[in-house]
Amino acid sequence: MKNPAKNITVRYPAAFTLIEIIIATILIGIVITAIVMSSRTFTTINAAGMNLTTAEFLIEEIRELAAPLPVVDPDSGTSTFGPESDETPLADYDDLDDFDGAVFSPPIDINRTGLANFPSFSQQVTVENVSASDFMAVVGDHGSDFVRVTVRVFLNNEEISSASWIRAQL
Ligand SMILES: [Ca+2]
Ligand SMILES: [Ca+2]
Repeated sequence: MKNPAKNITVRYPAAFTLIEIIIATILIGIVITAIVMSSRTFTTINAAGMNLTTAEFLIEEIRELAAPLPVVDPDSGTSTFGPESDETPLADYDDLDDFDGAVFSPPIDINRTGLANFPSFSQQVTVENVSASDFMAVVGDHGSDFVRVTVRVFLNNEEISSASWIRAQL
């Protein structure tokens, strides 16, 4: 009796060669590395954006704090540039030049309250009189009717944002 099994040719499905497996493994590794690197880059950019947003907020707090204050002291006028001798730092500051040279770390809000949630940030305030005809030109203290207020915001001692504005002595 003829055995029909002898005429059957068995074909196995084509298997991957070792080279193909190695190349596939390398390609998958490259893709995973690219995904991880792009994720890290996004996280870094996102953190920088958050820090800038915080810096803008901290500048705005000083701007709003200073907005209602007169340019020179309401009692002593232009006799002192800086805090008057009877003024306790910050609490009694009642004119713009009182804030010249002030550094707030932690930063403060519009109510002069320290913002403990931002311990790595600080605000530095500079108040300078500038020429009436050229706001870029600094003149002597109380040497004009215009002052330029500058706020610099630092993150771990590195300046990350600043803003200046002009106020007139009315
Ligand atoms: Ca004052
Ligand atoms: Ca003053």
